[in-house]
Amino acid sequence: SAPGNKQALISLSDKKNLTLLGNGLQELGYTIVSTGGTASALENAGVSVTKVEQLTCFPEMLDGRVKTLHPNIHGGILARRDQKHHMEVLNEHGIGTFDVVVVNLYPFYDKVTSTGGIAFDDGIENIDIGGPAMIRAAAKNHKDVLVVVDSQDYPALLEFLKGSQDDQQFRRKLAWKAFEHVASYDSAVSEWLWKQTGGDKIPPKLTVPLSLKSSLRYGENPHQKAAFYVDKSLSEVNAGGIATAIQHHGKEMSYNNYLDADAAWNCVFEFRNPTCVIVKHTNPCGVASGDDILEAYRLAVKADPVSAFGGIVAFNIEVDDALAKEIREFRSPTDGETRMFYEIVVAPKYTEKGLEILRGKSKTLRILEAKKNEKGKLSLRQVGGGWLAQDSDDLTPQDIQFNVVSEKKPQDNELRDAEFAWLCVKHVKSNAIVIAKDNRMLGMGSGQPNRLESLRIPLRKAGDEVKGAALASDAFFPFAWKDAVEEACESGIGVIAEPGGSIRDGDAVDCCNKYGVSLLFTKGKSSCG
Ligand code: 93A
Repeated sequence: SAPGNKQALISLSDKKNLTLLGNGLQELGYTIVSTGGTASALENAGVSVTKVEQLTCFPEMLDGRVKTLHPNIHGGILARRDQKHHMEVLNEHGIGTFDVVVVNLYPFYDKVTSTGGIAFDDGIENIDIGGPAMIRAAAKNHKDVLVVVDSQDYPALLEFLKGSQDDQQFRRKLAWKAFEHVASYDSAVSEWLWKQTGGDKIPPKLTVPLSLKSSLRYGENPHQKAAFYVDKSLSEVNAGGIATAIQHHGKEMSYNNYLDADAAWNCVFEFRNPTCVIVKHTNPCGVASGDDILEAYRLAVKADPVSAFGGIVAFNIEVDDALAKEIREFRSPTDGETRMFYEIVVAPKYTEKGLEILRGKSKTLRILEAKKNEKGKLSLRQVGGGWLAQDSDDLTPQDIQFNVVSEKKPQDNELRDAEFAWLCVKHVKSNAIVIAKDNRMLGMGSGQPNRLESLRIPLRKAGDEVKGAALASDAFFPFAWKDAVEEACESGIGVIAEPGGSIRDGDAVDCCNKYGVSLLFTKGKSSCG
């Protein structure tokens, strides 16, 4: 801009808070330059605007493909104020500088993921070219140009402009955010194009459009720095999961809290009936379903009260006043006295009174309200030097077939128990064995390198209740006789569900036949961890 004449360039698809921005800049004496739709919106809000065309002396052309791609715009953004010859060239061509650039991009991701999808050509038209060019130019020249891509930053921008102090750190932060915005945008475009290259057979493409949600106090251990990133490829409106949960109360979430809350949340939404899941060290230690959610909660605690103490409690239904009270008051079954203590409660909803009651439980209790996870997302695991990517395991008992391979056929209730156990075992870290009956987990064994040990832990937990219960295993049993299958049969288990697929499957079948136990192979893809 000419000396004393400050200029701001605004070009926005998402026009949220535009009035605040326009008025704020106008009050501070900025001349505002805008593209077509943004200019109209500003004028409607009573802000005076100069149209981009007035600067470029060209109309917006090619159906809007070329609007701001012009030296009068990019020269005004990119010129180095500290280089005499740069300023002389601008002068010579009558180009004014921009001090502020506010741009957000065509909503590409929302368009291509909108229900019903969109035609390939429409997808292409939604790839923004001029916007990223302005953002990148302004971010490169952030020393002299403030670049804003997030409407949440408007107040901070206006505050900064009101002040008399410059702050390069503030400018760098905005520039960093600007490049993040463009990078995640390009990732979304590239992922979409990848999907257009060849039907169903193409493997998952790993693009990681991430944005920093928060720095964490530390990681798994206090000496590890840590942060939480949110998957930007999820649509902002529908994105579910722990990343977008609202925290109503309690201490700041830690690295391990996020891991545990995620494990509980993933597990609890497997169940259709009202369900409570309690997680400790990323494993479910208590799971129970039933129309009486108070009773389900109590049973989930009772499954393993020692582990449940200090755990994460998740529900797949609203926490109402009565449930909140039960969570607050319930005393540990170990001594019948101590009130249960939890790190986190997570649920899809709370009644107002329910929230208030839970807030009263403890100052630290983290209360999270989360939305259901989106299905069909990529699941990632890090290995040294790379990443393993796979489709998420979204199978439900309805999607798989429990194939009866024993002489004994399971009764309906046994089949239901087997399904319940199968859903639980899917969320227990391998080597995983779960024993369940009547809509509740009686015990689980996880992480043992030896399957027999993984079995002995839940057998001990289940005690006498094991009689007629269902057992689910996340992997097949390579040995049956005098091993896990026989020990399970001897203990009184009624039905066993396992993937099958061992060359010694026959031994498992013979063993179950000898003891009159039902054996089910989970046909199709198993959930083995
Ligand atoms: O089609 S473009 O890639 N070509 C351009 O020259 C251009 N300049 C700005 N898209 C362009 N934009 C984008 O238009 C901005 O990124 C912004 O999202 C949108 C604002 O258009 P309007 O002000 O007409 O609503």
